Amino acid sequence: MPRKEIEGDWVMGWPDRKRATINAGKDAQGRVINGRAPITELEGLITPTDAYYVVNQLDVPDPVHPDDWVLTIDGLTERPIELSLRDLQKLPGRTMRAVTECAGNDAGFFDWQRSGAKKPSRINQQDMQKRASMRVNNEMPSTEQIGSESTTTCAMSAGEFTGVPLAEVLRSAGLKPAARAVRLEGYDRGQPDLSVQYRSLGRSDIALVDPGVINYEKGLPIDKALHPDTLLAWSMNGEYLTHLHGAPVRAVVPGWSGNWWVKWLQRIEVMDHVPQCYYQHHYFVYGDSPEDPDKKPIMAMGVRCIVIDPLDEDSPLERGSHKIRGLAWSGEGAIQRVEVSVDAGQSWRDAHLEEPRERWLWVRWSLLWEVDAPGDYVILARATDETGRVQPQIPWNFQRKHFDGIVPTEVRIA
Ligand SMILES: Nc1nc2c(c(=O)[nH]1)N[C@H]1C(S)=C(S)[C@@H](COP(=O)(O)O)O[C@H]1N2
Ligand SMILES: [Mo]
Repeated sequence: MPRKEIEGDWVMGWPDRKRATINAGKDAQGRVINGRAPITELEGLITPTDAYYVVNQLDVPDPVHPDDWVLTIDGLTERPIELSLRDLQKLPGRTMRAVTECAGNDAGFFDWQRSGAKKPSRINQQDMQKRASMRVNNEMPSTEQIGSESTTTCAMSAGEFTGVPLAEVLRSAGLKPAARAVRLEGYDRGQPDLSVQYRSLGRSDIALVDPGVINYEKGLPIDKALHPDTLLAWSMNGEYLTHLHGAPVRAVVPGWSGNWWVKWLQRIEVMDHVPQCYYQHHYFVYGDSPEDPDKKPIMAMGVRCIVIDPLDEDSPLERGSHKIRGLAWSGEGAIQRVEVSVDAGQSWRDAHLEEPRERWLWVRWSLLWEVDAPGDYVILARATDETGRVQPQIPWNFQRKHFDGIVPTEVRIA
């Protein structure tokens, strides 16, 4: 649907269309520390780097110059090795296009489904600066404050990543047969901001484990570590990684939520067990409640499909023809089908899927909708992936991770 004309900008000295960028929060020095992608303003499959969402659990570390950076690979290897960026770049490379999605993206839709809370909007309205300042000032939000905040949407983007398969790096160090997991350690170090986890719970009146000062780290199970599409990447969207996205080298773990994609890598430790990382066994877990004794680390994402056009906010629409369009992706494999209903689920039609339909990237889909009768309409869309998984796959869980439900778009035809 035609949206309000976006104001112009100067691009390389010429008056041009305004470029899409993140809705950012900044620290006291004016440096960006978080951001949400302007999903509804974007076209195509690849999110431009300046529009890519940004999430950091710990403080953004000071940059390390690529010439001073070394990656240590040790633990259960034939020999411990240290690789410079140049060394990494000599190994057989690979380029992969994939969706990065924060595990907490769209968590507010769980509340909307369960308790009739306000339906979140995909027009990026979160006050990221407020969140950034609370963080800088070390403020703990009250449960009431959390309840009145707009919840996380637009913590999703898609990029093209160039690097080397983690498997190649492990091979050059010589993997021992007892290897079961690979601990990926970032050089960012600090005390986790518990308000991040409280926001994910939707309340702040529960006691949480405080791990003290730690490095950001994840223990990747060996099968996923050896998958040829799991990369150590130094490049995103055709240029070297920017600091905010984990330079010099970050992990790319396609299909698994963003928290697995460890940025600012400094050490890779091969282990004979999955380590008890804070960001794997306390935060980023599935469970029924904080007391659930059987919490499970979250891994692959569900199956997702979002409507980008029209939005509830575009209502009312004129009679005539409209193109319903959106994006679909899955944590397990390529999207095979997207079905759309304009009558609240009574009947469904297949949407057109635009090529390419790459395994880890989202696909654009669309359906032409001819509508003559005025009234209220409920548009639904649901995706199926190549493994046969139909939306939704992920049930409610207490940290509200990996939402993949079907969200209706409600519009009036005037
Ligand atoms: N070293 C390190 N890596 C990290 C994080 C972090 O705090 N430190 N945050 C993770 C989370 S929760 C997400 S969602 C993604 C976000 O990646 P992006 O900021 O490049 O979009 O990075 C992941 N990798
Ligand atoms: Mo995340």
